[in-house]
Amino acid sequence: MNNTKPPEFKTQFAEDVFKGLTSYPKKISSKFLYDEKGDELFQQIMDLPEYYLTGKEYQILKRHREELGDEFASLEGFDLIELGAGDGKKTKVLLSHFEEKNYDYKYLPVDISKNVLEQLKGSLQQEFPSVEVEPQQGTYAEVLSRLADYRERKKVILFLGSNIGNLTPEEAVNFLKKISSAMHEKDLFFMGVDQKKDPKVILDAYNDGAGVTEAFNKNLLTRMNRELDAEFDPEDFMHWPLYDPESGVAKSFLVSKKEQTVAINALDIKVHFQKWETIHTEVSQKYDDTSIAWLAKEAGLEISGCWADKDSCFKNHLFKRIK
Ligand code: AVJ
Repeated sequence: MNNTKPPEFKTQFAEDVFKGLTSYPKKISSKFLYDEKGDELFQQIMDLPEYYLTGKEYQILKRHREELGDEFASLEGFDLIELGAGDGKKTKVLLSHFEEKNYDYKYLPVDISKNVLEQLKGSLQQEFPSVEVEPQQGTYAEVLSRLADYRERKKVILFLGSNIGNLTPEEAVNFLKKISSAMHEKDLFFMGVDQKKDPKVILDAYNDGAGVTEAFNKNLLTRMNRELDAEFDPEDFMHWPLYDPESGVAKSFLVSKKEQTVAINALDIKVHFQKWETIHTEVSQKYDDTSIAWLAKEAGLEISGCWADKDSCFKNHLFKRIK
């Protein structure tokens, strides 16, 4: 026995960094990539020629907006709930179509960041003054449990951009179970998922020539420097993405180029890295028809529609809850 108290952490980030960098192998959850700087870098990633995901999904939504609108709309109207709305660029394709059709609906963007929600609401009020927007601040889980009790109108839940890929398949099943248990009989769930494809194309998407993804990954180091008074030199680490075509997992690492010990002053620790030791920072899981069917079955969902680009690079599925 000793009398050291368990450390108290000021933030979730502090706790995660402490746990992740004192375990082996080292890891930090990808959700911490998205601070203000990370949000900005991710915006840049979405415009990169190598990062095909955003453009492909945008095209799918644009091309099939009519059909999708018909699926979503019903006489009593509906509530469109979007998990992780971001800047809403893709969703606006649907909103503008709904406006044209005079659909009776409300838009409920969900995000953990109040800032993101306020910006989105502002831009929506300008572009679609007649749309009723009700931002929902909180984690997905909080908002889903809040909305599960709500049964006045049909719900259409959107989860775009292959954000599901940041979860391992097992985590994804648990997440989808939460979604399906928040759904009532007529409710719909619409999800966009990046597909297995030429491994080179996937790898390039996480290893762009301009180095934006590298900067995005290394922002974790500078974030620790900023928020936890750490002493990382980003130059001493390599950005290393990989893709396994069998499991469909893309992973990103930061690899220490030398043996080093780095102080994280706010946590009162010094972290030792052997030469070539890794920090695992991100999972971007890719799916195919077999694994999507498995996900749906495990989560109690039934696929009721599927739209893809012509090369099946990216797919958007519509799900109902199995009764
Ligand atoms: C926002 C999780 C879909 O995994 O493709 C992009 C994040 N990371 N480039 C993805 C990301 C590096 C992105 N998601």
